[in-house]
Amino acid sequence: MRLAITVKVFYHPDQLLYDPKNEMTSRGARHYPERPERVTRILESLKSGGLEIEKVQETLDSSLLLEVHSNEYIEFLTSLPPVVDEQVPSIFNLRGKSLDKPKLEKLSLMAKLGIYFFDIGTPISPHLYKSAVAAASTSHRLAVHLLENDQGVALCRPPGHHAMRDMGGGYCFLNNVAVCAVSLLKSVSKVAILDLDYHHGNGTQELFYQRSDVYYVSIHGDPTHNFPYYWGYEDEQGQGNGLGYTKNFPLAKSSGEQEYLKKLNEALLALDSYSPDVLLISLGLDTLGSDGLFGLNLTEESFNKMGVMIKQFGFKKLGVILEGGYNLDAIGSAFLKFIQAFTE
Ligand code: SP5
Ligand code: ZN
Repeated sequence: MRLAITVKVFYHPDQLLYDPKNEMTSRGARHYPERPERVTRILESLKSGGLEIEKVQETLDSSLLLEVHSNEYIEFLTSLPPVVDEQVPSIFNLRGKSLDKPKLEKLSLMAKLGIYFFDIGTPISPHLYKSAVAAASTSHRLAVHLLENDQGVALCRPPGHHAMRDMGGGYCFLNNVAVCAVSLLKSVSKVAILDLDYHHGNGTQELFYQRSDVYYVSIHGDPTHNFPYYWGYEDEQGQGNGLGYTKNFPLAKSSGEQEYLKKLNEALLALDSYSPDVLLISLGLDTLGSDGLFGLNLTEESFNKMGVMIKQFGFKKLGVILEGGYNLDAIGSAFLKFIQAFTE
């Protein structure tokens, strides 16, 4: 008889507090899609699949956040009142670096929003920082878990992969997968990140662009026609010590399972030759054809095939971190099917 391999699932209850109403888009406001229910729906599904859930209690050390983000950005986030009116920038300080510190400190909230965000789609709203820190704490908890265990899941929300060193955007504030990687690197020497969200993880790419101890590989909707537009092209391959340790696979929006699995196989071959101590997967469910907002032509079943393909490569340790995915009726099932590939 073979013992079932379990996968432990982490989330922090404070992740559910941040709950904005509106997303600003180029065509006006719409219902904010990055909702607390994303986590509760996936949790319910994973529970029904028999996975073990652990509520994270501890808060990560702020020194870890400062290894990923700039002092100024973290100071700005911590300076927000816990109950602040929901709002987004209406102007961007595109030459922000020229503001000296005394001037910066005198700026109004609106002016600061235009410094610390790169889009209009990522509102500040009550309990934002509490939820963002809770998500980062969940991903740090996963890192600690992975030192003693081979597999684990961090159901982080708000997501993280668009969050840059000193700017939020794309529904992201703190880069959860980067926190996990940096935390792991205190004990291991090589971490790889495979980003499977529909969108390119510009934040994660930026944070490790000049480093060879984190290999960042992403498969995503072609940025020529998709958020985040400025990043995610094939010619972005890293810089300095990091040259060759970033790899991008843009896909046309019409792509289905066959094209996706072909790219995934290429991505996995590249990751395999890097031979990481830990593979972290930034998992977005917004590649589902049913996503409603974004999406390639993937089905819930495609997620099982992706999981099976990844498992066959036999990476030493594997951590899965939630990024996007907005169809509340599909994300639970797709996530479970992905994870089941590693438990069977
Ligand atoms: C984590 C994550 O998935 N973030 C995605 C953020 C995307 N924000 C861009 C929204 C662009 C709105 N464009 C509307 C066109 C829909 N057809
Ligand atoms: Zn996404």
